[in-house]
Amino acid sequence: MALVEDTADRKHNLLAARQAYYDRISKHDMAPLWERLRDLVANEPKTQCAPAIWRFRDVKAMVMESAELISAREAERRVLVLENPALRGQSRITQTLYAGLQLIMPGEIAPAHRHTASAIRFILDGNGAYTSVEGERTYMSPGDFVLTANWMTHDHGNTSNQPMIWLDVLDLPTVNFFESMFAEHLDEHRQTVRRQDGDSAAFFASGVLPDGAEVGALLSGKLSPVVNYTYARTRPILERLCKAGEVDRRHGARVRYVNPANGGWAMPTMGAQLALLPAGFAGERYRATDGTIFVCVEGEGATRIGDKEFAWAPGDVFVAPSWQYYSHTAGPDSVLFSISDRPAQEALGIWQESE
Ligand code: GTQ
Repeated sequence: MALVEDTADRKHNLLAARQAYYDRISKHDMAPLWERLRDLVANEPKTQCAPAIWRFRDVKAMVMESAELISAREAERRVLVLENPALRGQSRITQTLYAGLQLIMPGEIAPAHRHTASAIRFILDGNGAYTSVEGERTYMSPGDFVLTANWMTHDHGNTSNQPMIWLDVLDLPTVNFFESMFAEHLDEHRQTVRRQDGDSAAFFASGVLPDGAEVGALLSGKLSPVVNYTYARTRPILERLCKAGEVDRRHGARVRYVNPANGGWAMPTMGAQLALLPAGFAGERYRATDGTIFVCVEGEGATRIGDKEFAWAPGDVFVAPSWQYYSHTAGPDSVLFSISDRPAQEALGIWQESE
């Protein structure tokens, strides 16, 4: 008995001595690794992010309401940020990506600026608003995937008679993590249009190049020269993939958006894909280290993420956290857009996937 008490006592003294030591070294801005090692060097990814969905039928009215409270000009960008429910207050949908629903009303202008964060727009609702990127003004339709690469000047406007809502995804948390954000607000609210709508896709993503095009600069660059990867061009390719029997048992018939100059991802920090899940598709489970944002473009179905099931319909945005298993099922033919930080992880050599 005495011996047990003795060891219990010694253990207590040791713990007290350790704590006193931690307190002393803490005053010198030091901490014991051995108390933190398991969290720092975890055996597998521990995501802080929760699976979540924003259903268009629930959020559209709230997005529209913002137009009564602030103009696009005053807001600069009138956007409702989609905050991951487990990361509230941090303006992010995953640890590395920001997402938001941007509204632009007929006649409005969102003034020109540029920043070191890269942006994509994925159009959800409306027709005929435009974005101008470095002098190319592109009119946008649902399903279009539009790039605003790092430091490209951009402004948005709406010359149509209907509101437009799109999903913005930016690498803001990544750029801010590296503390490398710069931004510039231009005096001219609207850029001068210097190119025809579609020039960049026609010149650089059509299997031909304008004679004398500076391909060297394109190849060495990390950014795709294409402004708008239109749904009108991409959607039929999914149909062809399906007919060719190229249907992945996890992802469906899927393409990725590439930089046509080098076949790599369209942007260095964000990678996007478009998939057709044929009617009745019952996908096998999959997981990867890139937390992924999905958008339903057409059809309806459900995605199981971890132990939760999320039913989706057009315009819905949902997120699967890093390393959580997910699997898709589709009712009718359905199209899912997806985007993640996979190119950044690949560049750093840390991306992994598993079945
Ligand atoms: O359209 O330029 O959702 O700069 C957040 C920051 C959109 C934009 C956002 C931005 C933009």
